[in-house]
Amino acid sequence: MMSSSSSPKRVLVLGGDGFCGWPTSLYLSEKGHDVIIADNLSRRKIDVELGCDSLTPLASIEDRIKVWNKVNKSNMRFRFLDLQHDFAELLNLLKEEKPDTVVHFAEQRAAPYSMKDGRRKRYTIDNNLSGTHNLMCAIVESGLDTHVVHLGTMGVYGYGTSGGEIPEGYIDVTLPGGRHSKILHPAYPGSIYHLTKCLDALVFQFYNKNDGIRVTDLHQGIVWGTNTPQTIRDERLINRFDYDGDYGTVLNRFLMQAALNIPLTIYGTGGQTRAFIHISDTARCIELAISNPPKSGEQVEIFNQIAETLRVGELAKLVSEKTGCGVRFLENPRKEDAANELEVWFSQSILFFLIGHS
Ligand code: NAD
Ligand code: USQ
Repeated sequence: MMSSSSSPKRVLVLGGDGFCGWPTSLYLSEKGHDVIIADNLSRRKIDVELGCDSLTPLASIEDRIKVWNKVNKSNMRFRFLDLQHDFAELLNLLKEEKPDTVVHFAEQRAAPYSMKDGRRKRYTIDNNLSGTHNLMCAIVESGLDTHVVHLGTMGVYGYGTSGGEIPEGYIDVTLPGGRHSKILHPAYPGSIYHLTKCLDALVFQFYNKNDGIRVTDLHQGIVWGTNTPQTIRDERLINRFDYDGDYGTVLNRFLMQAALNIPLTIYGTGGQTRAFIHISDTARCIELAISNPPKSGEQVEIFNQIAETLRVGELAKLVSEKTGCGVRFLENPRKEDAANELEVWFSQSILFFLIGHS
């Protein structure tokens, strides 16, 4: 059974300025872990590129850290680092700080952005795959026994392709000749972004087997919400809230549309079933993973982490009933099944944890 242990760790959070990374960093810091954030601020630059912005005003990363260290009396640090290009700096940072754990959030994470055009497809592949590989390679070069916690996605399994409940990462198969084996669940990415997450899984498997690197890969659903008990401690700590067509995820978009009394934008039939988890639970699940690393020699641990599954149409109905806002059906701009089932198996320990803390 997983538990939230009290032993503080030194944690390097890659991508710690982002939507999941910032509140997670604060949560870990409040729990007593020693947190270092590394980020190349590319997400803030993409806002400029797309001509959109977080609905919530974002303080600079320097101000965010300064304010947090004051309100929490901690010593959080920030390092500007591009995981894709700055291999030597990454290696030096690992050698200097000797983190017990690296939490890896530093990827281009919007599926629609990754499908826009050739430039964005190539950027997503180059950034995400080089970044993940650089991290694993640098840990080996450093000689450290650092545990990697990666925020993966339910989308690696595809939607409705398992023919039943989706297991956690692996499936038991019978090979020709009757031999039994346990292999990674087949990958069915629906976008270039999701493809990078599938390829990450192979990189983790390789470095785990070849070099003994301990890895926990958390397959979470769509993360929704904005603030957490930590980000509301000062207005300069507020988390980002994306609502544009690329980075705005469905529930956050519906909530923003309802607030403005704009009809909720259901793509296609609304029959798509997706998994959801609140941002506070994301942070708690990461802490659980940090506190319960796999033992040396164990294979990559994969957990499915969701709070519930809902069809997009059901989600719109829920928001509409609570707010009186209308809905409109738009031609689906994405290539995806019009409708799918989604049954997910997830660890009872996570379920217990989520229910116990809600
Ligand atoms: P985000 O874009 O808000 O944050 C990602 C952060 O990583 C940004 O601050 C960005 O500047 C940084 N980054 C990107 N490339 C980098 C690089 N090469 N070097 C250094 N920093 C880099 O995204 P998010 O929503 O916080 O997602 C974080 C992770 O969680 C992603 O890997 C994503 O796939 C995963 N995830 C997100 C969700 C969700 O609904 N948001 C759900 C499941 C999994
Ligand atoms: N959708 C609408 N209307 C909208 C926006 C989206 O109907 O206004 C639909 C989409 O067509 C899709 C579903 O809602 O069927 C979910 O889309 P999304 O943008 O909320 O989420 P998705 O593209 O799946 O990606 C998000 C994060 C990604 C993470 C993933 C988890 O951006 O980083 O990996 O959720 S998962 O869905 O489990 O793969």
